[in-house]
Amino acid sequence: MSNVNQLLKEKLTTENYNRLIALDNPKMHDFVADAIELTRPASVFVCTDSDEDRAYIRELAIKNGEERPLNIPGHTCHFDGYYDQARDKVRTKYLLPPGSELGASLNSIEKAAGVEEVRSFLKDSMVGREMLICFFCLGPINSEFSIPCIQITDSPYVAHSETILYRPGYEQFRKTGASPDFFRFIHSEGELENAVSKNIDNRRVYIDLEENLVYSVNTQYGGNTIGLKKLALRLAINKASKQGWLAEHMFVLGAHGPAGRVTYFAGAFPSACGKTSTSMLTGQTIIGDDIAYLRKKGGQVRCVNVEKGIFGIIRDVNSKDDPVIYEALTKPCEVIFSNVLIDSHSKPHWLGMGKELPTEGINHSGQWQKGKTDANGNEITASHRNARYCLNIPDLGNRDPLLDDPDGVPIGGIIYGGRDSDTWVPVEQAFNWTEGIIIKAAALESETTAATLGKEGVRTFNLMSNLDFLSIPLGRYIRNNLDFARDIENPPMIFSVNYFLKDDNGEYLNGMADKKIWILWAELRVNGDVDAIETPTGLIPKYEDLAKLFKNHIDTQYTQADYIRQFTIRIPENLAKLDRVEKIYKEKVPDTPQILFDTFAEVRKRLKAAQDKYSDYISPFDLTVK
Ligand code: SPV
Ligand code: MN
Repeated sequence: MSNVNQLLKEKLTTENYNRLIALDNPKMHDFVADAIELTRPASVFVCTDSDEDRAYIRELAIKNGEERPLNIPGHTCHFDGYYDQARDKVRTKYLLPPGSELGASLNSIEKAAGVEEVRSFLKDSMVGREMLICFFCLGPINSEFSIPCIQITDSPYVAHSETILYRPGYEQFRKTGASPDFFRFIHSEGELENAVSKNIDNRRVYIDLEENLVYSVNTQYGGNTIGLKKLALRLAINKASKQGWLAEHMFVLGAHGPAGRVTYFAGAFPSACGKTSTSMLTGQTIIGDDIAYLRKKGGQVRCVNVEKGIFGIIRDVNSKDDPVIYEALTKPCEVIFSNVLIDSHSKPHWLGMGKELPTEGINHSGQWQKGKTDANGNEITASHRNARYCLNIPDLGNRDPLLDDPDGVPIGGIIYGGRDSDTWVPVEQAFNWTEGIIIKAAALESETTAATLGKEGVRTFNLMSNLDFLSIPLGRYIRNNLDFARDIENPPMIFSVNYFLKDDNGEYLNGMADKKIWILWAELRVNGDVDAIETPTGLIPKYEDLAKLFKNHIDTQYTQADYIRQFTIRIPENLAKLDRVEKIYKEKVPDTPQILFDTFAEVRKRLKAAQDKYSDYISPFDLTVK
């Protein structure tokens, strides 16, 4: 018997040992044995795909105080520490082996030193606790897209969240046998105080791309701990780059056109910029809201949701603007609320829920009453601005029937959107794939939000809304995207959207419901049903087509004045944006493909020609239909 086998036999009960050994994968066994030796848990639970095992994890989260039951069956609430409420970009780093380079834009640490540091924080971190070993599958099961994963954690909240968010993988591991091709995640919340991670300064998320392995310690917030979410996305981007497919920060939506036609869209938006609410538009069907894998198959781009659940921002979810989510959040089904306000009747409340909030309760700061301030004298809001809900997509009324299709769905259009108060029009189609990738995706900027630690509202460059998760040099990532559709006869159309355009008084120029119209217009374009107006940067809708869509779908009288305000081409802002973004590529991205600079120059020329011919601000009625 090998040392590994002996250690597993000693540390696991017979039942758990048998479960682990039934998966004939020496690399996985080595990983588990090493984790046990390092963290020294009191016990080990190996989770299979059974309902009983999932229930065990759910109950453990309640028993150890990481979750508390709420007033509706299946609902629980979890709190993260007051300073642990979002992704920590500063302490998330790639472990860089000697001689390798990721570029200055990606945060990294020399590998030997990083491994030593993070392992020192993990050492003995599970003493007195139960280690949970869970198996999941990224993407649908039994599919070319599938990636098996193992998550080791001492947090039943993390494991519970993953049973909601990901497809089960124990049986998938059994099928793949001794294959070394899987992702590995080890997490410990570290020392706790009042059930939250205490040593926040020692919070670390370190990523080893060579080993497809991520370490996370001294943190609980889902974005730092749920290995299969953004940590796996980083591993997947690297894997996809080597294998010729794409891993993206994208929703996948079935847009329902005339006569029952369904056209699938994938859409990339930075966190907290309308991605989930777009994927949930009423009358449409959802495949996924956050992460997609795209592959070419049979001359098409096909796409799957990597997940099967949603870890969504709860702020502003209300019965009027997001009826589908609101319904799921108020009926008996499995939901984990995090960092909301809980009243004395165990009812959850959050900012923007469309109801008056209680003046006291329990929230991420502990016992809370209106007016309470934190150590810096800042008023503590009733719920955190990045408070979340975690639920199963099958519990939503708008689930698309192809959600679990191993072949994925064919993609008709790809949408890029950001939080942009003054430049882009609400919707615009790129002239072709190359311009779409360069002028829409690679030029994306967005104002920062509560989804990451740091100041909000700062305009920042965010390449394809995926910048936070990139694990390859930026130039290579752009080239991969350009090349991806090179041999496809009719690649997906590329669109930009902007829900956040404001007037000079800082008022939004669009209503919450309008986003449905932009998506349905894109659906008509993909199917060749409507003409469009040519601008220097792409193709925008004709007034009549929008007026019809507004009338038929949201029963709104769309005026010519609305149209002009929203679709006026803002030449100075567009030029300034090109300058800002070009500067970043010139100064910070040494491997930028030349075609990016050439395309920027071409578009700048078009913008200037239009400025000479018309003026700084061009009404769409002055431009020609194509
Ligand atoms: C995001 O912030 O983009 C999310 C949630 O989807 S997190 O898990 O924090 O990444
Ligand atoms: Mn996201």
